[in-house]
Amino acid sequence: MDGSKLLFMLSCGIAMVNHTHAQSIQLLDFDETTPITVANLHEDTTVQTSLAIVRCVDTTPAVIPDCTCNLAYSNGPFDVWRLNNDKDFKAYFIGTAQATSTIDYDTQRTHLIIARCASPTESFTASVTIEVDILPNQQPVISNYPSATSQLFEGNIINPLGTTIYTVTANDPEGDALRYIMTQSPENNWLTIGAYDGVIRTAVDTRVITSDYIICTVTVSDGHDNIVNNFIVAARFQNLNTRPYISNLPSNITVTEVQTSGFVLETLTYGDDTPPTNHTALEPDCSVNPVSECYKIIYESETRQLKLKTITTGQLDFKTTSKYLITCVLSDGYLSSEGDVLTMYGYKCTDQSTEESCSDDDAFFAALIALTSLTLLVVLWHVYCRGKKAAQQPPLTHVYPSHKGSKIPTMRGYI
Ligand SMILES: [Ca+2]
Ligand SMILES: [Ca+2]
Repeated sequence: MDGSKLLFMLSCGIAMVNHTHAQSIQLLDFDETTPITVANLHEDTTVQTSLAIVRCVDTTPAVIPDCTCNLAYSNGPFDVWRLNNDKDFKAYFIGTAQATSTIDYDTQRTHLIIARCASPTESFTASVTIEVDILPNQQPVISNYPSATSQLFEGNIINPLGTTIYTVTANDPEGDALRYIMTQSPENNWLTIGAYDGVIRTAVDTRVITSDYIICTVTVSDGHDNIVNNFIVAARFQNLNTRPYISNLPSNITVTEVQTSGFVLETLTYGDDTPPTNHTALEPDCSVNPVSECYKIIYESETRQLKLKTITTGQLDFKTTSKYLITCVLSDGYLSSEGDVLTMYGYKCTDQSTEESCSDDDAFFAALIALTSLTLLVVLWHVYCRGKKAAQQPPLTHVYPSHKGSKIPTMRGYI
């Protein structure tokens, strides 16, 4: 409150005092000695709350005169009364249960209470004004704001699901219940945060985590539109599990339609540089696209070979299926290999019993088109050159014999 307003209110209180008595009315803090003119009230207050002592005093002699105080004016849910067994009248916020109006920092930040006191015979009357300033709800405070780093965790060991990574510590000035929300990068949802306790925990087995750092961004709210954004927690991991690999995939292979059962398409070489603690033997899982053709191809564990399955001659049909995609996936139980595809193309055969009848039709036609184009270019070049040469010959009408007695040429030749 500014000084001019305060001066006005004090003047107001004094002006209404009956000066025939050495009496006055005082506003006191609850230590009963400190004069106050302004009382603070938090906007979240819900119960009946006393704001100031309203006391009549007589300085000659210094006694508390017998007077009664009441509310003369208020523009809010306030009143003035004296509770049983209480020696003083006080100004009160009457509590939301009894109030017909509310207090809200955003709606009205200052209220006024005018208390009037009078002696039993009304020989003394006085009024005093109390300013009530509304305090807003405060936002939570996060320890270590704006960022923190978790301790270092081993990635490729057994960490129980829900292992605590970091606890976001926040306090609210009003003790409001806090709510925690978190986003993370990478967006794999490897971690989660307790909505009500702020504890960041693992949401997966750490052996599936493939990033040294998970950057967590936490928001804390107190439920009163007070939000603290962008508290950053860097969750750290080391010695992470890595994906097993198939070292000779992806690759391409070309076979002829005459190939039969047992023909080896590829012998897979694979491994895992970081086998998990409880790892099982690696075993590729292979699938074929188109699925309808999968019965023609098999993976043999003992030899690690991709082979043509037991089929009869003629079952490979590249006229119908131009290529096969054989995808093999290797898992260590937590991570899988990626992108390991053997693409099988084929030569079509006119005689399913001999490879000599097989050819890559597409390549043949491509070569034919290339040869035809080249031939056409050569022909066009010759035509062009002949035309150019003819253009360089002088016109017949410009040809004159250099020796005497020769005939003069005409457009029709010599005559
Ligand atoms: Ca708060
Ligand atoms: Ca591994």
